[in-house]
Amino acid sequence: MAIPRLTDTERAAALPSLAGWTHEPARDALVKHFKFRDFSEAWGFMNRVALLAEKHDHHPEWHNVYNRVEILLTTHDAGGLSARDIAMARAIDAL
Ligand code: HBI
Repeated sequence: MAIPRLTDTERAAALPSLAGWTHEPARDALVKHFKFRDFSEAWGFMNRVALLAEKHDHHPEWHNVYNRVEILLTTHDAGGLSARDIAMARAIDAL
């Protein structure tokens, strides 16, 4: 499914409203780091994100060590950031 990649202008317009997300140019991706009370809290968060990913049909690249979760969002089908990543970042922040 062809998904258009965000233009530099579109990306620059979206980034300021995404609290805590940074742009990683090398992957053209959004990255955010989360820290929880313990592993159980982190896992509960990851479970909710997993359900979101299925609902959005848009899946994160992520890393978990105990109470820390790092999420990277990019659209493989677009070769970089798309509107799906922006929507997913906003949905994660609304959990
Ligand atoms: N998730 N991050 C990401 N990027 C994709 O391109 C992607 C995905 N999840 C599912 C998916 N593509 C496709 O398999 C469906 O859109 C068809």
